[in-house]
Amino acid sequence: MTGPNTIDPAWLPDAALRGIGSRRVTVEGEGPLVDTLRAEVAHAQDKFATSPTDGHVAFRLDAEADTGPEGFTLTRSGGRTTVTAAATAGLLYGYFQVVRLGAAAFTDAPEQTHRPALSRRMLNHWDNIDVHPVMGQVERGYAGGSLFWDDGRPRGDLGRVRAYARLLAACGINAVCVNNVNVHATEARLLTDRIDEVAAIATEFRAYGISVHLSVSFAAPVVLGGLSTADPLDDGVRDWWRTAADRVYAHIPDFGGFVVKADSEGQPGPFAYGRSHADGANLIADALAPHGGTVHWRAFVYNHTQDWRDRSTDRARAAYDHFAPLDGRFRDNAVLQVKHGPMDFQTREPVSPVIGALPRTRVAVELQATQEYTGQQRHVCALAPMWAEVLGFRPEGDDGPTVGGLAGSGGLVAVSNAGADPYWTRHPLAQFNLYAFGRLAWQPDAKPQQLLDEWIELTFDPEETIDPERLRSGLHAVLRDSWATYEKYTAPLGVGFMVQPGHHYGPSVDGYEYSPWGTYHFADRDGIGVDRSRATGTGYAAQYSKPWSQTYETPESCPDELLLFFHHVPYGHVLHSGTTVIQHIYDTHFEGVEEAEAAQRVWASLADLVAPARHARVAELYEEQLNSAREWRDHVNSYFLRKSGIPDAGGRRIH
Ligand code: GCW
Repeated sequence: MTGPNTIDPAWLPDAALRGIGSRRVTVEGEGPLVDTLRAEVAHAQDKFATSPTDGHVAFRLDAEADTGPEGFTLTRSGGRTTVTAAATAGLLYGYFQVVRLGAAAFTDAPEQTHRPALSRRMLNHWDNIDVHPVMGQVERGYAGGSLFWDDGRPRGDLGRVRAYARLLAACGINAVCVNNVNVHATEARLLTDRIDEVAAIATEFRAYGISVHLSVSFAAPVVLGGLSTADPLDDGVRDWWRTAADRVYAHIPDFGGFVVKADSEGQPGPFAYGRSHADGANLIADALAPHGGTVHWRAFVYNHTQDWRDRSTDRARAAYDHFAPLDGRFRDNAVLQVKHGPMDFQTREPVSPVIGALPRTRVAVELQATQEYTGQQRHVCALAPMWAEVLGFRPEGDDGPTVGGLAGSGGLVAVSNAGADPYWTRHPLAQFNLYAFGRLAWQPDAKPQQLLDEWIELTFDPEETIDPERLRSGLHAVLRDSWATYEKYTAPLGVGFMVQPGHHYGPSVDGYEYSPWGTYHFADRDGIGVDRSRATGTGYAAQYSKPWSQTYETPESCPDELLLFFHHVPYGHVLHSGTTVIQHIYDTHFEGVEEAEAAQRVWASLADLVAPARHARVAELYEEQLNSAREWRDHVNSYFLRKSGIPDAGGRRIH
């Protein structure tokens, strides 16, 4: 894999600091975040000291300012730009807003106040300390090893972690959970005798206003403490967790809290003791409460050893069935962390009905920036349009709140796509997913197109590019609709999976069809899809409130893109688009590959505008993407031609 000689600056190249670096800047206030701000300003001025510009930028603290703990007010007039905030975090976010605005930060404009819509904007790393024999070091990581650990030990030089913290703060992220939710034996000890390693990482993140969190094993009292039980109602167990939390806070006074995956895919949990997930979450919440910490308790609980012959069990139902009855039973410092869809980060899923179903519980929504099912950072797949759709969904219809609004109670979380690769995300264009996640967590109704423009302007210095407009339109052409393109050449109409088992890369239409994982499409010679209606299917559609329970109930009212998620239909079923299901499968698979080929050509045409190493890396990955997309097209089309016997109306070559 080609790459640069140094670590890529992503959306903070020095060139982006020109505006602030060439002006007179004053910073008022004290504290660690103000120290960071002063160091940022000094760095920018150092770079641009030789090109002084008139104008003044001031950062001032004003305890009376109505900005909340992280917001700021920006005023621009008469050559003076002022960031005012009630707290120091706001000054730092204001600094990055000034950077983001570029030249516009220094021209007259009406006063604006920015406050994050969500107070927790979190990344989850699925990093292990050790290299796991099957999963590698970072579970579902496609960007090299961990940023935190190398070769079983903490990285000696945490400069890379500091640089990461800076990038995250610049897009608005304020919390990071550093280790995998599947907690293996070595990593379990981060809670106890290896807590110093977490403390060292926390020092780097703290400088940028980011709290550190830890994934812990529910069985910790047994595996680390030597107790005979991890029963959440056992007094000894409760004491053990309290002592464990006290020790963590003695090392990291501003520690954020724990993340727990329990009774899920083999992880231990409260079910073993006949207790509920509220009992489990509250046990951990109570240990954290004296210190102000929060437990993020994951709702990803389902039976992964089901019998594929059993048509009555529907994995999509599981999270709601387990958690909706527990509403109101969680502590105030317990957050239920729900994947955005009911299954598992597929290219297309409906929004999880759990998100709107627990009004008396704090809910965080979990997205997946790491592209497990969306091309593994070898395919271009810009996820902001998917996430914006999820965040704008209204579980109770037009008059109810959006998912973004509901997540205000617990936060927005993404599984990180970053690793030790010099481009951070392996595919340089996947940096946009990380950036867009942070910005959407700050402002869930932000427009994906606008975020793309921001990211382009920061990442690709307009003044160093000979033709910024051609570059901008080229990048829009390759990124803007890349999720739609990816969807076209992979699994159709919301049916999901069809990936190779285990690593989940590339097509295998029946890969999971006769497996215990609960992820089926039920294709036969007559039709395809999962009947999840209330009337004749698994009843999953009835987990939604109106109007969605009705919308999803029948094939006539169900949106095309989710048809096969909710219904089993004949291949000749006519979609709202006017085409049949089988013809849609053929058409989209040919189109998807053509679109990817066109994107590859656009990328090639940008060779004179993009740094050679970055251009080469992306070009190399496009070769892989195209090979893989053709595999997808040919597997899926051939499979359905053979199953259905219905020829392509376009008479194209299917194998
Ligand atoms: O998406 C699935 C992944 C697992 C992951 C799990 C989860 C960390 O295939 O690798 O485990 O979800 O979210 O817990």
